[in-house]
Amino acid sequence: MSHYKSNMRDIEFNLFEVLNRQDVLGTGPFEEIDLDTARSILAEVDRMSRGELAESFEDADRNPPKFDPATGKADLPESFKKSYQAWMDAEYWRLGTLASLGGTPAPSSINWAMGEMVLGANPALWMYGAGPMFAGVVERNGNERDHKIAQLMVDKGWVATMVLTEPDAGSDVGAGRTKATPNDDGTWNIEGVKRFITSAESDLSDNVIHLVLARPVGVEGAGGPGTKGLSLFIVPKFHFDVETGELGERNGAYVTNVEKKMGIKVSNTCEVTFGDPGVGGGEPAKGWLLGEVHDGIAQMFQVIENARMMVGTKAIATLSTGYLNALDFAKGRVQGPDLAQAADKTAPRVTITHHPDVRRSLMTQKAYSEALRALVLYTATWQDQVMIAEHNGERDELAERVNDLLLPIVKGYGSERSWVLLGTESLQTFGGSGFLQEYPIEQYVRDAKIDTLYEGTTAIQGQDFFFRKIVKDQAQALGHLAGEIEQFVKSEAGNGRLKIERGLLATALEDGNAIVAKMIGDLMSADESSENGDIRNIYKVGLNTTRLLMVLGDIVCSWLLLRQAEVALEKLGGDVKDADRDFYEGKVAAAQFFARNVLPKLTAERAIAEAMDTSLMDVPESAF
Ligand code: ST9
Ligand code: FAD
Repeated sequence: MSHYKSNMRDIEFNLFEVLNRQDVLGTGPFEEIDLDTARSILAEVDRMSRGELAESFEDADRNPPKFDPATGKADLPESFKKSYQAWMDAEYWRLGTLASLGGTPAPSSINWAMGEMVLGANPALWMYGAGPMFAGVVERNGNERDHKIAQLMVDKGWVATMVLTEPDAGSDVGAGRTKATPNDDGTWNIEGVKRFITSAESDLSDNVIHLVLARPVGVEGAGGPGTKGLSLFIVPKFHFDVETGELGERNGAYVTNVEKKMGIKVSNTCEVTFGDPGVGGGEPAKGWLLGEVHDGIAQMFQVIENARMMVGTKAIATLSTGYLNALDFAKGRVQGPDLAQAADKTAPRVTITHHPDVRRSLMTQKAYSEALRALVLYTATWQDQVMIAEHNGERDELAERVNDLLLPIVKGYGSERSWVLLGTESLQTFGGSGFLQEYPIEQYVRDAKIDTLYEGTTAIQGQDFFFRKIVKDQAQALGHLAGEIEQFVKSEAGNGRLKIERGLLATALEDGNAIVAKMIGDLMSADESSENGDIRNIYKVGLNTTRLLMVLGDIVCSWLLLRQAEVALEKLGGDVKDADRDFYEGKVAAAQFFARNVLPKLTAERAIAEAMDTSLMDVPESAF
């Protein structure tokens, strides 16, 4: 039986009953994907995800690739390669590939709905299979040569990597020391050691295209300090003929280690050494400057934005299947009497779903996994808008801004909530059995922890959220979102049945606004050019950034669930089938539970934020 339990009913509800994606399907850039096509693709990906894609999930964890330092290889288990082949052969990756590269672009919302299922079934498949998406970044930013490379990446099925991190440059990408020196023939020599590079080695394709951030040396106007001095280079494992793709000499980009990890073991995490004369054949690592412009960090952020969405989606996909596995177990596990009959030692034993605390736990899991799915798909609808505008030769700046604002919530909040709940609730539901490898939950917990770490840790997401997505944006996107939530609060949504919850949301929104106001006040008071300005006040802001991310995440999620409840209540007012009745009742219950159990806590978060001082920063390091 498959470990992976999808939730197609909820995915379809989001897409077609709440977010009305049928309105964009079959039109504009999505002309080739109409509603029926989208539905049938999702149904087939659902089937595959529960079937051949999920099949190797456990085996690939128990028999992970092993690095052979002599050959530099770390071959993947046969079982995983079979799943990979099935995924690539099905060609659904074309939905996320540019039309100019042979793709059939689908709305981002459909793409991430599909992505959820693949990432829930076997996340490394999506990562190894991302070559065509990487090619999109090469195509968009490239010159004529790069366009040919991009096309080869798609046609040859080459695996691709994003190469930022170094031993001394993790969160602080701008500390990177890998350098790039220009050659007379227009290529560059890359020298340095990169760490933790996903997919840099495997036996899935005969070449790998590394997109490497490196600092040019001796080049006027490029190579300064920090992230702005980094440029983006296309560095292949093997040289190739740009016209035909025929492989040539080995390039000096060598995998010199593959990490042993806590989870997601089949996804090779590699140390890559570039241009070291003592490594491999000692060849130089030659690359091309993407688009022949020194704009590396901005170009790389096109990859990062997509990867942050991917990580958030992976996290919630895992929470969702974790919850559904826990639910299945709970429905069958008999233990203890009903609490109302606890005094009667002869009372019948009941399934654990009868115990109030198990219900609390299951509804917590259901509410969060559905809220987070709503968050991912709602965010993706803004990406749909961006794509439509681009297709029309325009820019939708509001959509770009709101998408930017939501990304750290999807990635930072989504991964934190998912990882914590998988451990504290989904695994816990199984009792001691949850600790066993017989069930998939322990692997879920191990595999999901990485989501709070890579693609920018939660701390980095919190800072990105406040400093860039709120302050630098002059709160334009936040203002828009808050306006939408306020409108909902003031509406008659739910026809009386959601009145209490709308009240709770109103208070939560006030609490969230108050935290933002306090942080902006602290930021302004840190400006030493103003009267009484004290730079140390910036610490107060830094002590609240992660809190703000979590608080606004809860508010947005509650709002999205309540919007869903409004739709569900409307449906319940009409003629519905029994199965649908349960589904819609479940929607209302989840929204009410979330609002009543989560939102009141935000008032306490506000009190903590408002009382923030700098005393923690005065505690000597030796006192910790
Ligand atoms: C990693 C990979 O962890 C893990 C999984 C791999 C799986 C791979 C396969 C799947 C992926 C598929 C992707 C396919 C691609 C498809 C694409 C299709 C379309 N938003 O604030 P400043 C830029 S990888 C946008 O001063 P600092 C911006 O240009 C490792 N841009 O930063 C800005 O200039 P300006 C991940 C942003 O203080 C410039 O940066 N590592 C954003 O110099 C400077 O900004 C990390 O994520 C943004 N949010 O540096 C590092 N932010 O302002 C985490 C910045 O003029 N650390 N820019 O616009 C950080 O993010 C830091 O905040 C920092 C700080 C490094 C940016
Ligand atoms: P550090 O940056 O040293 O952080 C340590 C701790 O300090 C964290 O808790 C962090 O939140 C905190 N911290 C650091 N700076 C600050 C700050 N300014 N303010 C507040 N807190 C801070 N990288 C790639 O380039 N490509 C990949 O494909 C890739 N794949 C990866 C796969 C795996 C399995 C792993 C583990 C990592 C991968 N990475 C990849 C690297 C990953 O992005 C980094 O690990 C991550 O960005 C954090 O950097 P670090 O590990 O050096 O931690």
